Amino acid sequence: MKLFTHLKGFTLTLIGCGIFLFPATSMATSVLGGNIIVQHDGNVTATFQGSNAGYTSSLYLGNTRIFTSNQAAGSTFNLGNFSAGTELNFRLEVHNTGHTFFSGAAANNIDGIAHAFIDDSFGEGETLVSFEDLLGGGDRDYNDLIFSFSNTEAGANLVQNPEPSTVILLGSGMMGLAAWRLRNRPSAKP
Ligand SMILES: [Ca+2]
Ligand SMILES: [Ca+2]
Repeated sequence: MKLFTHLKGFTLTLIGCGIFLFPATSMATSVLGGNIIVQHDGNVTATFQGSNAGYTSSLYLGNTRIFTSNQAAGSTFNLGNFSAGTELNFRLEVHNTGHTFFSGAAANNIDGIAHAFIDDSFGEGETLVSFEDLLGGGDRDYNDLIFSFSNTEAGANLVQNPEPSTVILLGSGMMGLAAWRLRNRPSAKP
């Protein structure tokens, strides 16, 4: 009986530890709200990778329109030359709703959430960027407009939107640990 209680406690502790391991491993390749940084002095070319969205949206860098979500996947756009370390900040304009969202930190957006995933494991020196086009995050599928860039990498951004599953795991892990501690308090024993 005592062994069973200890095993249960150990399992709950493992669940608790999982909370901290989970985001650390996923951040290595795919960063929600990460920055897009030019790697070396020189040219950056964008490639449109596709769209899975009900709405039509356009991607801009400054005043330059780069892609529109209903065009053919595989199109490329030469963004020109940049210095190493330049941060590229992209803007998504959603035609149907008139909403505008930015890559980078959650604070850049009117709804206070990050709207673009940055994945620099896409290819050698390539970065994949995938946007969510709905205010408040909507379905959070982050595939509403997808494009990649040469000569770029993901800059770390520690502010992330927690995944719903992580939040549930966090909540259950914390509650489990609290319950275990309560049960194992010296005063609670007869
Ligand atoms: Ca979608
Ligand atoms: Ca979506």
